[in-house]
Amino acid sequence: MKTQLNQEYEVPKPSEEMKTIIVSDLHGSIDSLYNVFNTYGFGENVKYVFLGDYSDRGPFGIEIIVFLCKLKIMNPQQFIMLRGNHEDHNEFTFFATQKELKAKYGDELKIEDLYEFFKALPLFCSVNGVLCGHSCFFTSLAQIFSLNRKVLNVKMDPDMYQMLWPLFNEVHRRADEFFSKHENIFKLFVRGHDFKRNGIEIVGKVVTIFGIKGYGTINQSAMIEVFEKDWFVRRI
Ligand SMILES: [Mn+2]
Repeated sequence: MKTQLNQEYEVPKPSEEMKTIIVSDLHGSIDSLYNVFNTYGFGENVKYVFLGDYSDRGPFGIEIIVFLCKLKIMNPQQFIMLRGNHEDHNEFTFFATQKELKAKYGDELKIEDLYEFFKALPLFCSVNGVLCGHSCFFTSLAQIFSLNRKVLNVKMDPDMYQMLWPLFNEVHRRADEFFSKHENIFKLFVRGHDFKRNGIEIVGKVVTIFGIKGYGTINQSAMIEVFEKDWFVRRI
């Protein structure tokens, strides 16, 4: 009875507007990931989209992958993990992660397990009219939907290669055509992949963000906050 009364007369708390935080390119910088979570927390009004490139370069790539996977298992709707070009079976991009895995886990965690995880990651997602992906897109949604993401070695697959390894100019060349075709659906494409000195670059409807704070010569990282109708840049 008491429980029923409490439920009946409970005054709903004024809820903060739902927001989705888009984060890119952590590359083993767990400090940068903690900065993100310290800023936004794990409340029910916040969701996260990660644009890939979790490991290599920095020292805590495996920890980032494992931590994000654990969060996702606990609350699949709150965390979306996309695939970047470093989630790949390619010696050039994945070399540091393989060494890190061996040094920290020996034979306990197998590289093949990570490969299965990479193949399961989606390449794109959409949040309130904001298309999110690691680097590039096709100009047609049908092509995007028909991508075979189960490819392990991205460089061996022309379609995957175009999505994850394009030249920067190619992204912008495609943007005009993409947004003219899909202007009623999408207002923005948020990507990572390219290092930006100030953490962010906005060219037309293409926004490039970089998630590592204090990487190279930059002091700030940038994230995108997506609300139902608006979006904002946040640099921390
Ligand atoms: Mn990349």
